[in-house]
Amino acid sequence: MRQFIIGDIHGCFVELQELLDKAGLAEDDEIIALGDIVDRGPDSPRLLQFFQSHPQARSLMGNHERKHVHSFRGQIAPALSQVISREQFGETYPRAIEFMQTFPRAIELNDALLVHGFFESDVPLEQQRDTVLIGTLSGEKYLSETYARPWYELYRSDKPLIVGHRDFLGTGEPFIYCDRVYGLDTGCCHGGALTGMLLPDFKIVSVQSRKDYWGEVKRQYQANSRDTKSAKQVTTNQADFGEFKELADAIQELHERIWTQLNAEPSFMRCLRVCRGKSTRRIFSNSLAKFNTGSISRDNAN
Ligand SMILES: [Mn+2]
Repeated sequence: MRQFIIGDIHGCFVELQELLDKAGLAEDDEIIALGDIVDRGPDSPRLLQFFQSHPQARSLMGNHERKHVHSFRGQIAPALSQVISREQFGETYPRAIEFMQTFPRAIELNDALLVHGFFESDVPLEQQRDTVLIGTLSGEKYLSETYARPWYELYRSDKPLIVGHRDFLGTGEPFIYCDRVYGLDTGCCHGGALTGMLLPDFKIVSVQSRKDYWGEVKRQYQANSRDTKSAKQVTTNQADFGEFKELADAIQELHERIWTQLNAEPSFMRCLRVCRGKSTRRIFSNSLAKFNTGSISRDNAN
């Protein structure tokens, strides 16, 4: 029995089918998605249905599944991609949540360890933070504040690690670091590629994405919202907020990446030691934290 590990699918059902055909799996081969099987792409419900009904398929918990579960419980505000998926699910949404919350945060195979997001080096799997493994912004922030180098450079277990979540190269090619860390998210929902890896051979199988689905899905949703603005005032307000949240998340993600890169520069660290006091980083982080906890006011008409 082999395992076929697949990077972030994000609702791209057509590419998933094509990838599975190309991989030429046997009936008893296992299909394991690295998480983020929903959101941004055209058909999240169909993706979930596939993983729910296929006896050989399962998925890890990605930050998008986590955001669905937490926003459904009212613990965080949904971003635009969750608002749109929720509409796609319609009345089946509560059942979708029930299924998504069963996704594990890690899967350990004989040949590799699988997580959606990141891994903190020298910390046993059971003691890893959920936010780190699942790849949330706070997990990323924790790593960048704790370590001066990117997490994958610090990973030194003998067991290879396979992750999704970040399209490291942006070229449709997977990211391979020292034959030890494999990043299989190749931006399918943004017009990149969908990438899988066959274990135990670590063989890459990949198909091109048809288009920038997320750009199209967003444009369609915004056009529909404008048309029905007066009839669906509440949804539109949620969508406006969701769009802003999406942007805030993207800025924070970029911020963490820049910060990690700067930290790897010795001259920057020297400069930082000289400039004590309240850093722009702290001001930025504080305002984002306020926004995320809702203490910055927003228009929630319901
Ligand atoms: Mn992700």
